[in-house]
Amino acid sequence: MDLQELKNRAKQEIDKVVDLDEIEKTFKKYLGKKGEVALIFDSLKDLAIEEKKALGQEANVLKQEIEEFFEQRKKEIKNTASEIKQTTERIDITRPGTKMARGHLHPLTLVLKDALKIFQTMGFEIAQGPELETEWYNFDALNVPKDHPARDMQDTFWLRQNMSTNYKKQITNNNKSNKLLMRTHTSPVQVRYMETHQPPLRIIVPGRVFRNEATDAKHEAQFYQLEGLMVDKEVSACNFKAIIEEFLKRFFKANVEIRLRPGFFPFTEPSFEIDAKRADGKWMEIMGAGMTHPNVFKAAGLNVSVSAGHGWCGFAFGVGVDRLALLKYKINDIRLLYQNDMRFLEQF
Ligand code: FA5
Repeated sequence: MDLQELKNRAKQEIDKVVDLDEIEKTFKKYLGKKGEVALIFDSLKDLAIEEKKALGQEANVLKQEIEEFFEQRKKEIKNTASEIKQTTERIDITRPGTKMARGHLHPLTLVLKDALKIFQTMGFEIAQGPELETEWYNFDALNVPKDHPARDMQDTFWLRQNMSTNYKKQITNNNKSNKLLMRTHTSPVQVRYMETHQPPLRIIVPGRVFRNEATDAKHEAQFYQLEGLMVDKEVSACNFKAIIEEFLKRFFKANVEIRLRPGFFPFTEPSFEIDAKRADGKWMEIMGAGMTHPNVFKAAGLNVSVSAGHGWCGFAFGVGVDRLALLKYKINDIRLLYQNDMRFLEQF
């Protein structure tokens, strides 16, 4: 075996290679597992000891030399490539960059963020509760009579009872009605909160609610409410009106015409419904409200003996967040808020 000849041949061939792919192939040919150098090492086993030693050493040197040829050539190829790149490719730093498509907040998120901020500056704290509720918190604790139509299958999404006992333990209250439903309003959080917090208190509760009803331009089967509750020693409907007017003024950044109508909710007495005037001059209901019914305080375990001079009183309200969005952005159909049509969403 003429090692010198092999070395020269390898050198010539390696020097002719012009790209890294080809280098790989040539490397295999000479230094691969079945390459020419490996064949030399294989052939050693048939030689006498002395010969084996001598040829073995030479082969090792040859292997190293060929490896160096490869390293050298690789460097050269890389250098030429970067030279070519430098001379042919130029970065024009004066060109304007490609604009990144930026995401933005959904109109409902914008409205919620805004509304929460305004109430927070008025001393309200944010509270939350589960979307999957029990009949007790959603209806019983709120003084809703057993035969109230809202409890009907037509208005409420009831759940089958076979849910994880673990989750059930988290949200239920043992000796009360544990029948599960998707909450139909954010009012249950009033009771949940008062069970664990003593008045005076002011909370605001944003959240998703569900109703088994047909949709139209003003109604969705799933929408957002913002519940408010203020409990103190002396709270009146005047406080409520002042706070709501202040909220609406800041939220719409203009005076919005509103009207209070007498309403009926089992959990407030007296109760009101509040309408706001739309751009087209028509009234739209935006919230229900009223003075907290003593039975709600009782359900939450609070003292309501006003006559003894240490009872609590308060007001509560539930605003339709979607309705606020319709008014603020002059949207004429609530369903647009949930269709994820980019042509609509990109306007916010
Ligand atoms: C309630 O849900 C009461 N929990 C509100 C309340 C809270 C009263 C605290 C008193 C004290 P109502 O069903 O009217 O009430 O809903 C309140 C608001 O949610 C409505 O004024 C309206 O703005 C909005 N809303 C009601 N139903 C829908 C619907 N299907 N789609 C969109 N918004 C709705």
